[in-house]
Amino acid sequence: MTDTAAGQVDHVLAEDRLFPPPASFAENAVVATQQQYDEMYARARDDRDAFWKEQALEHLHWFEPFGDVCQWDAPHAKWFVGGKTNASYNCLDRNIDQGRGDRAAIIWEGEPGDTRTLTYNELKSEVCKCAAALRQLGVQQGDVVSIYMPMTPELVIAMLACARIGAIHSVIFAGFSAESIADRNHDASAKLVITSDGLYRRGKVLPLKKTVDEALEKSPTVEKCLVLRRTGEKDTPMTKGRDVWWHDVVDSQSDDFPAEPLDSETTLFILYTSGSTGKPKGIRHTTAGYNLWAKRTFQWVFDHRDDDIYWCTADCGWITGHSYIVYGPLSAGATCLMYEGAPNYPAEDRFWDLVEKYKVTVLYTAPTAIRAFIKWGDEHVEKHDLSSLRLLGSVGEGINPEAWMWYHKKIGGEKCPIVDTWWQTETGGIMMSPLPAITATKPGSCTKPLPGVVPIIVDETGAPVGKEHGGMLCIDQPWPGMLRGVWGDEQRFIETYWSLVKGKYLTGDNARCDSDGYYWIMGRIDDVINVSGHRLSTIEVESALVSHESVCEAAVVGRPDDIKGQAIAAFVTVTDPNPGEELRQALRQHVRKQIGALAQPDDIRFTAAVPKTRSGKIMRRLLRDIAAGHEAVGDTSTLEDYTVLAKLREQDA
Ligand code: 6R9
Repeated sequence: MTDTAAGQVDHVLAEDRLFPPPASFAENAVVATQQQYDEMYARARDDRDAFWKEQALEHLHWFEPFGDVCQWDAPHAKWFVGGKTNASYNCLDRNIDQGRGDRAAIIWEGEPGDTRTLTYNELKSEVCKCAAALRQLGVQQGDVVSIYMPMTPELVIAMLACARIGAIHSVIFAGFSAESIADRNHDASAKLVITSDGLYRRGKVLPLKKTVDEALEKSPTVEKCLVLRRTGEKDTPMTKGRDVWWHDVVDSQSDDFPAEPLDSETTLFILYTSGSTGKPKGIRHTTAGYNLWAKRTFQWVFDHRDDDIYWCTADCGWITGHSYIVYGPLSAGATCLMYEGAPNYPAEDRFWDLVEKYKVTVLYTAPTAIRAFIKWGDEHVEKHDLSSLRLLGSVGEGINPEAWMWYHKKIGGEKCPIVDTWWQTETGGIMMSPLPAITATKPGSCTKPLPGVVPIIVDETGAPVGKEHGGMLCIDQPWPGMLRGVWGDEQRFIETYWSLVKGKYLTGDNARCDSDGYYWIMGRIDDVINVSGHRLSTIEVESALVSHESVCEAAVVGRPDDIKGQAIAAFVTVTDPNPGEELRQALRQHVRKQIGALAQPDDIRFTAAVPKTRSGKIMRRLLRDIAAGHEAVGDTSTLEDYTVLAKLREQDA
């Protein structure tokens, strides 16, 4: 075998199962035929402006019409130039105008079991009150508002209230530390913070306001803090002149606050994403293009129908929550279930209890959750009637084919298509995904690009690698939902995303396109393992490990090796409570059989858990340091559970 060229990645794990879409699905589907998709795809590519003009006119409300559809001066794009719209109007008023005012927008359940339903009319009233309160507290168009809240309806209300007045929201996941909040407040020059007294997590109360207070000591730009009473903490500290209670300033406002007509390119929000090292980047999205992308991708991919009960299990602190709890589904007039707490509280069947109770039809969750469910055992699933489900989605990481099969069989009852959606904070919405009525799925593949998405896969010189070769995934054309910049850091924007191939967006992921035109994400470019000149993707080796019956989760990294350049180190969690040398050998053999000797891990370490980001992605960067015998360096602020790292270090000692 010859060495793999720089930038290319070897494809080593075969997968040939194919699941055709259920025939019944095509009836009334949003995208019902292959021909319909082919036509949309070709038009969006070859007649971009005409396609998106039509989409924007039909699917958004315009206070004032736009002129040019897209001004593209790479890497800077402007969409629907000069038009005026408002994302809060599109999510609320427009649905009410179209007769959906009495439909449930949000069906919410708190972790302790309390519930609340808000119709589109009611949600609009609450958003108006909150918008009026924000104005009263001095928030102007263009000001940044940090939101650090539990998954309550008020989190959505706060986001939409900002959008209504043209303020920019920056949602910070409520598990982040005071230090992380202060960093984000500082980077964005946030003027106001919205939070709550506390947050329920696995039956305990976390005092959010206290964490915010600590952050505010180091956030000189923040003038006010709006505090929701959620848990009823008795000793919530309130600083006079700065802190106000939600019930004191929001509840008494008028429930009619007109949405501000905003220029299409007005910043709607910034959302911080962890770079692999160093400080987080504030990804900037704007109003019209993002809103349209979130709405249309939601309708296409989740095949949205009027009687759906749709549940996205993400937190609004991540892009998935922004696009597929708030802006996408609400602009489409959907009924969304929203759940506040942990999936294993009070027991490991909480999700399935919710699906049964609310007759959820469409479920969108992440591989990290699916792997946890597998580990917790099928009995939690089997207790419940999941027959209401018709469609399943996955996002956040590659889904190992065996986890896909479990999701398909145990949750979907072998009748629900699975949409494995590939996208990023930066892309604003889903870029590649099956369309449930037309795409035959292959476990582990995100299948095909949506209309408007033109992927190319290149090597390190920027040359296309051709079918069946792994390489760096880029996007060739601007699309409405693309990021408009990194907040306050133009240089980082250009260096990170636009420097490999001029005018093409570099995703940071590796991918392969197979001979059927299906795309397979092969993990982050930085995570590639180079064994004797062969560049292996982490996900393929991990998937081979996960396909062994004893393995629940696997994380694979390279460590320096004198002879091979890099050797493969695998961190695995297994069902066996006392795994030993025998299982280790069996796993090596298993990978050897699945892929070949080349991919056989040199080290296998059994561990109770692998380190993950707070959004549930395996943090291979830290494992690389541990595998090499170093202290884990670099930014650990996005780590979900510090004890995982400590335990791995102990094992090492
Ligand atoms: C939406 C979201 C983006 C990164 C992305 C990729 C990984 C997301 C995936 C996937 C394989 C999928 N990723 N979805 N990898 N298959 N279906 O997760 O945004 O938090 O910015 O992460 O997540 O590596 O580049 P974000």
